Amino acid sequence: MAAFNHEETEGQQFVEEIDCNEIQVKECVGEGSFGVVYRAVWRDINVAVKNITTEAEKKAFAVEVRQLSRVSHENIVRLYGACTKGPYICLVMEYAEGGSLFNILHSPPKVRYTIDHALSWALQCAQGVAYLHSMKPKPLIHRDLKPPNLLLIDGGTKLKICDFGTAADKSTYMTNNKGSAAWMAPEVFTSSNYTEKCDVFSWGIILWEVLSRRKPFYHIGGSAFRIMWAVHKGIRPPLIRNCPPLLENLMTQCWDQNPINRPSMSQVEEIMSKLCQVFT
Ligand code: ACK
Repeated sequence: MAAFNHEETEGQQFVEEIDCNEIQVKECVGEGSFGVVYRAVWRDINVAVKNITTEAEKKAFAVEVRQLSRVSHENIVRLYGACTKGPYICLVMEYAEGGSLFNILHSPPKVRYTIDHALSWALQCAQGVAYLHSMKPKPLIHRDLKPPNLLLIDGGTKLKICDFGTAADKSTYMTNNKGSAAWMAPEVFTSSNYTEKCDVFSWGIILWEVLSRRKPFYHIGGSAFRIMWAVHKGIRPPLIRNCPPLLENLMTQCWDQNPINRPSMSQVEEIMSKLCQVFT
């Protein structure tokens, strides 16, 4: 395979070049929006290695390396370095032994969790995203927030945002994002001019999902296109029975059709920290 083109990471912070020979790859843990993820051992610690195998994945790889190398926050997965010279091209990051929040919420063997956990996950996600949006000189927009990209550690108590392959500090028309339609703000698929408020929309859907433990738009089913059409027409997940009004208000504000009416992520973070104290 051709070695990685360094020009594609122009503007990146320092990223440690890791020697592939120092990595012992173990089992495959899944597939991200691009690349295959493995558990591996590097310098005696467990790490997650995301390996790309096609030319088409190189661009997303370069974006993820560049964006992850700029960030440092306890709710964002840590990047240790990357192997860019081959023979394998891969990203080496913190290993989250708890897997993704999506697995906890929706895997057939049901894992029990409490409202405290649900609110804490939503708060930690808001904290990580608020940090991204506060970045200078421009906010970093994640653009693909969803439970498969929220990883858990420490027995499921700590949450880390991952998958920065589509993150951007400007709005760029998103294509090829079929898997994420259920969390995607309407303006993302109708215009090329959107802001960090698209992450706030996704967060609102995630709040609904952790409280209802249902897959968003399960009632619509079918293709990504049907979901996008419904969201475009203003359809949202059904309100949750017995949901405290304060939480219901917050999620409905976050998924408002008009991004201007949605709160900022730092406001969401502030409201959520207060709500966590009220409900836990
Ligand atoms: O749901 P999962 O078990 O957790 O499957 C997905 C898959 O790879 C695609 O994202 C898993 N994954 C991704 N990054 C990591 C990581 N840093 N540590 C552990 N698992 C990861 C994720």
